[in-house]
Order: sequence, then structure tokens, then C-alpha cells
Amino acid sequence: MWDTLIRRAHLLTFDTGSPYGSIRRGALAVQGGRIAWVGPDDELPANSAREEIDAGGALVTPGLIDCHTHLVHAGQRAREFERRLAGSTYEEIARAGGGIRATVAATRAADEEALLAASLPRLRALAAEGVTTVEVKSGYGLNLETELRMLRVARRMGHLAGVMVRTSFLGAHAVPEEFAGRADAYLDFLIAEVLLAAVREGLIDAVDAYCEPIAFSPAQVTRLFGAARKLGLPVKLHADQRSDQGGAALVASFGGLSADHLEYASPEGISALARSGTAAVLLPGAFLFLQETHLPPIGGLRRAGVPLAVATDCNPGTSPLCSILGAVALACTLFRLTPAEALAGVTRNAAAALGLADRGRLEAGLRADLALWAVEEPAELAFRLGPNPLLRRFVAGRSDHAPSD
Ligand code: DI6
Ligand code: FE
Repeated sequence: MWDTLIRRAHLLTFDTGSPYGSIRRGALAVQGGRIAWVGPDDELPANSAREEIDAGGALVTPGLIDCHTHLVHAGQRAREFERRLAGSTYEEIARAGGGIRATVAATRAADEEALLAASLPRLRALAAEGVTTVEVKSGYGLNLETELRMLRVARRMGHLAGVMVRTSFLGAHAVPEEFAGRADAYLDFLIAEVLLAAVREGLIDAVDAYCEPIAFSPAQVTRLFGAARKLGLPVKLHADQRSDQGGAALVASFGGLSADHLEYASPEGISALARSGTAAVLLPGAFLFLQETHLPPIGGLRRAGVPLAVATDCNPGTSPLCSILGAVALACTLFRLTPAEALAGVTRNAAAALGLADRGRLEAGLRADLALWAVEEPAELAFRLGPNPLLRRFVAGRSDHAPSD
């Protein structure tokens, strides 16, 4: 006896056989929070289910995964956007004390409840678009107390919104004011105190860093990653976004989970990613709002067989994008991904970027994280900005309804 059986569904399994792994008239059974059976309706084994859902031809995908976000933060930086539109660069604003440091000031000033209240609506917005797993980074605290507060809020809001949250430690996001001009001393403090305290509290799933001339050098990132690997933590990197820093090869040399951004990644970087099995995370929201014109080397990544993930990078500076379907649409229009690639980027390959082998595809044995959609064609999910076609979500087999219901 199954818990739930969904029939007459258009399943997108994202197995590797065909672009979407589409099964036009499909059925999917759920038992104990896992997918128990998936296949064509007319091959369904004789078995009954406590609840049967006639999908009426609706599209069913794995629950969507946003594998790169900065959802937890306080304040906003819309005036920096105005300044950029008037001609200032992101780097100029950051060097003048704005940018990440402005959000650090606002986040340090917010207590845990205020930070939760500011951040939860962003997670709920993603959940309303079928997201069931989200990665959330720290990195707007840059001191012991606030980094831990961000990570606690990230975990708490996951429970409140019915989303599985994976946390990444991004203490190496910027050098805070109190360490101005002493980046190495800050890194010592970060490794010896903040990272260890967060690990002791069980708050970290991976370690990330911002490798840019305005942030941390490859040598400094190497030091941080060495400490992370000693603690048994996987690493990932904001790599080669504004210039080629050799970030892709660096994170690959640590067997990293993902290299994110990659606008300026070199051919050597791409080969290194392919060899280490590191995923590329493409972030078209940051590309759009920074009015970047240098495209990430999509063709090279594709030819090398690097898994391509897509994420929102939702943050208050460079990517005020809190829509996973928006990220999918932008990945197609700006980066020329096919809709099948972009959707695999927020399912199968996003799971790979988080090192999660139990989700991101529709396959027996995997978690029953599902999204049901009122669309006729898969590409419709990549071809609209605004209307939300989600019918309902299942998280580990349990159904909730879109907030609009
Ligand atoms: N992700 C980041 O962490 C930085 N850029 C990006 O794309 C900076 C975010 C910020 O300006 O707050
Ligand atoms: Fe980011």
C-alpha cells in the first residue's frame, strides 16, 4: 500500500537519457517520504494507495533547488543601484565602504527575530515557486556573533517555510571594518574562532569564499579551504566573476562541490572543473543587475561535460532576484541555455552542486520532493516572468499548497 499515487501526469524525471527525461502519461507513487515507483501510467504495478491524485496532464518536476543564495540579511541597497546606473562601478562603491559592508552594518544591528522577519518572506517566495531545497550563506556578519546568528536564522526559517536549508559559511565575504588593511589577521580570526564555533554548533554544511581583488586573494582562499578540509567540510567558491583569478582551478584542486559565477573562467579552469567533477553554478541575476557583458564560457563548460547548475544568488547588492523561475528564464535569455538545460540546472545539477545524491530527479528511492505545474509544455517554465504556475509542492512526500490557494 502506497501513501500517495499521482496518475495522468507529464513527468520530467531529469534522468540522463533525454533532455527532460519526459514521460508524457506518467505515474508516480510515494511511500514513506520517498519515491516508490515512477514510470508510464500503463505499466503501473497493481497496488493501492491511501490517496490518489489525478494530475489531469499537469507537469510534475522534482522540487526545485536554489543552490546559491544570500537570503539571510537585513537592510537594502537600492541607492547603490541608482549610483551604479549613474556610472559608479560596484568596486568603487565597495571600496568607499558601501557594498557588502553596508549590509554587514544592517545585519549586525538586527537581532535574531528581526533578521528572521526580514529573511523569511524571501524563502517563502521561493517555496511558492516550487522550491524544496535552498542553500543559504552567512557572510553579512563577519564577526562571531552575527555569523552564527545568520546561520541559526537560516536553519530556523527552513523549518518555518517547509524547505530543506543547506548552510554555507561565507565568513570570507569581505574584510570587516575593524580589520581594515589586515585581511590575513581577519582570516586567522575567522578560522580559529568563527569557523570552529559554527562547526561545534553543527551549523555548517560547506565553506564558501569570495575570491576577488576587493575581497580575498587565491592564496588566502587556499588557506581557508585547507582549514575547511581538515574539518571535513566540502568547499565551493565565488570564482572568476569580475576577473580571472584562477578561482575555478583553485576550487577544483580541493575537489570542491561547485564553482559559482565563472564569467571570466579560463579554459584551464574549465578543464580542472571537469576533472574534479565540480559543478558550475551560473548566476544570471548578478550578470543582469551588474550589467555585465562578458558571458561565462557556457560552450566550453558544456563541451567539457561540467554539470551546469542555475541559481538566484538572491542578495541585496548584485542580485536582487528572488525567483527561481526568473533565474531559469534569465539563464535561457542571457546565457543561451536551452530550457531543458536551465531546468536541469535547478533540479539534477543543483543537487550535484550541493552534494545531495537523494534528490533533483524523479527516480525510485529518492526523496519525494515534487512540484506540480499548470503548464502544457516544459519550456513554459522558462518562458514567463511573473505569473506563478505552481499548483502544489510535495516535501518528502507531504503536500502543501501554494500560498495563493
Ligand atoms: N555574490 C556575492 O556574494 C557578491 N556578489 C555575488 O554575486 C556580493 C553580494 C553583495 O554585494 O552583497
Ligand atoms: Fe553570491
